[in-house]
Amino acid sequence: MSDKIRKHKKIIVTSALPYANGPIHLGHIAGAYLPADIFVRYHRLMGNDIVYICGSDEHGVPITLRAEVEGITPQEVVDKYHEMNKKSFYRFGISFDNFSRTSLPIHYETSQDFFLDIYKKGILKTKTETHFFCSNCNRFLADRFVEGKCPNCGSVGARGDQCENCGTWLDPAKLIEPHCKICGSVPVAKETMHWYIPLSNFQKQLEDWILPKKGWKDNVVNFCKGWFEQGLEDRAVTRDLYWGIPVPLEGSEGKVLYVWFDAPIGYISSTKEWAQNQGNPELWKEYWCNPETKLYHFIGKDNIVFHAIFFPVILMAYGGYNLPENVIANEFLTLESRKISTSQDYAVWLNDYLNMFPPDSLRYCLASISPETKDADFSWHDFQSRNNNELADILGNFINRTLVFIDKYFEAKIPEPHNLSQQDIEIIREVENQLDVLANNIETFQIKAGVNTLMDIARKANKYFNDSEPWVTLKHDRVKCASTLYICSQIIKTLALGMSPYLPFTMEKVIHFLDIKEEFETKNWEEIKNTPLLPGKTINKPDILFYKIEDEVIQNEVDKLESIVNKTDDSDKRAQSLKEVNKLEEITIEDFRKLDLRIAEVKSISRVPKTDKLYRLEVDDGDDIRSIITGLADYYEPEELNGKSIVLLANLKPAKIRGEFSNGMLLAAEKDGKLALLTTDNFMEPGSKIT
Ligand code: B3M
Ligand code: ZN
Repeated sequence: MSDKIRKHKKIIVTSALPYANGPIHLGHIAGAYLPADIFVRYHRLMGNDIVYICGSDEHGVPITLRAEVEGITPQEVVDKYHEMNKKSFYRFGISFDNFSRTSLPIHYETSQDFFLDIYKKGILKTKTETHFFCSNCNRFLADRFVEGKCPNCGSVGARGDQCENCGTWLDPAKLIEPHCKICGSVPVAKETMHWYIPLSNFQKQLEDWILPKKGWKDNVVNFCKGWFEQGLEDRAVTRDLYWGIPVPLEGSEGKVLYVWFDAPIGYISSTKEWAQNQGNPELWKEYWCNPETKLYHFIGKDNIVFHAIFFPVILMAYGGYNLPENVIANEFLTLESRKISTSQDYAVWLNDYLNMFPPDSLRYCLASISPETKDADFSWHDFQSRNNNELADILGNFINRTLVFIDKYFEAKIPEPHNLSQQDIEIIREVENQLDVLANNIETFQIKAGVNTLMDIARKANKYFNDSEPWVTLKHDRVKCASTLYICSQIIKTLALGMSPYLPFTMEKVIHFLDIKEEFETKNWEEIKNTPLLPGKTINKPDILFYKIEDEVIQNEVDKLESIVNKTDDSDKRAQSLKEVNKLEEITIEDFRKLDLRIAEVKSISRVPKTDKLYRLEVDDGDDIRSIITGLADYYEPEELNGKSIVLLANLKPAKIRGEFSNGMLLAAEKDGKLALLTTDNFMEPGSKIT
């Protein structure tokens, strides 16, 4: 094991507090919860002193908006979704030590204490500014209550606090063509006074802290650098809203703390609640204020600014708290190549998933495609093939065939090894090495690489089993057969250890088969790794670990999503036909730069069934292989296209053409029924940018 690992390190891990305004879907899970849970489970096994904290974010406009949509009170909204989400996390094996809520008194006290402390230190400034006010609804339109065009990227539907399209944290006053989210009216500007935190006073301190960081992901560091280059500005920490934590100052009626001021403090109050439940109310300080303790935030990429800049400034202003050791921000998950949309119900809800399939199959699939450095796509067919071809056929099969063999031919006892061959020694060594690689993968937040390492062990083990042919040696060389099965059983134990952060439910079963539950409860990773199963030890009756998922079941899930897409496409088309596109307007160089044009190489071509004009091309875009549906069949034979370098518009919104997803567009020149694909003058590598 790498000498980096010191035992009994103190660690606190947080996952973003989900808004209690709706159920959890797969996108949430892949971003902030599953990677954190894998990290936490691993460190628990290492024997480290780790607490995993989360809770519901119960304030902010998302909650009040949902209440208005459902016609219930904000309190009813948070009560409903807090319970629902807590339960689905539990069912999915997300092993929080505490899942609190920001409506608890302990959280009000903690947040108000933070506000008062930095107010008394004279850090906060007041400013009177004009904010949008809806005369129809008779209220200020804080954050998401107002929508309009993003002043940064121009996309419509940007919310007052943040543009979903470009991720910019907005000043609501700068929105273009604003309108009230509730009634649609155009708001008026009205003066209001608020408290601001001058982030610029902390910029130097933030830069000195973040810029030298090693091991932070590029997405987080680059994001922060962008903010530093622009120069940090004053940000309001209060809002005119009726739902939230009251500003604890006289004369501030009707004003509450900004949700992004109180929500991260929720991590601290959740830890306080946990400490109280442990019967040691002061224990939380060990995890927040002891400089030995490392703090890790797991979040989705839209929350970077709040965790790497805004919350650290609050902690610096208050003083005495640790700053995060790392902020692990994941990119987004798309679903069948489309953006997940909660408002259009285009999502796979965790609860619905769990009513149909086992948690570990999804944990495995999401970990395998983890959106660590770029957005990743979840597709039901990919899920099925990972479950059937990897979990069932490789991992499950190896464990099952070994244990069934021992049960049947060795009286359910771990066989005695004799004169191990070179091959036997080799496989044990390789598996041990891979377990160390896996540990390193998890420690460096490479959850996806960890899955590959784990499967690599299972593949090697299966091959070893096949090559050793125990069913043959059983008949003429029982001693060799015993050695093979002895080795295979040790590998199963190693697999149980390695898989436990990823597949906790399956691991439970495997440790029951091997009858080593007590060992897992009392020993740490290193000790378990170094304790072989003893020959003669009795095992329990094995059972199937992973069941294959049938095509019809998967098709049903795909159909459900398609029917939602078709509904939305129809309404998009209607909206489009209302717009008249006459002449193309002048564009700027910035407009042109929004096009991701690049060279791609055609890797394979097939006809789209039941069409005569369409090909499905698999092209290499320099990063990945993607599918494109094109109407080239009238112009090119498949052989003419194979290996061709083409020009690809890579960031075109994926579309469905005759039931097939097309992920991009090829450029071609067309006139009078003739067509020619664009290509380059000289060979250029796939991924080369067109500028
Ligand atoms: N409630 C989640 C979101 O932006 C937000 C996270 C708070 S973490 C302190 O979707
Ligand atoms: Zn209104």
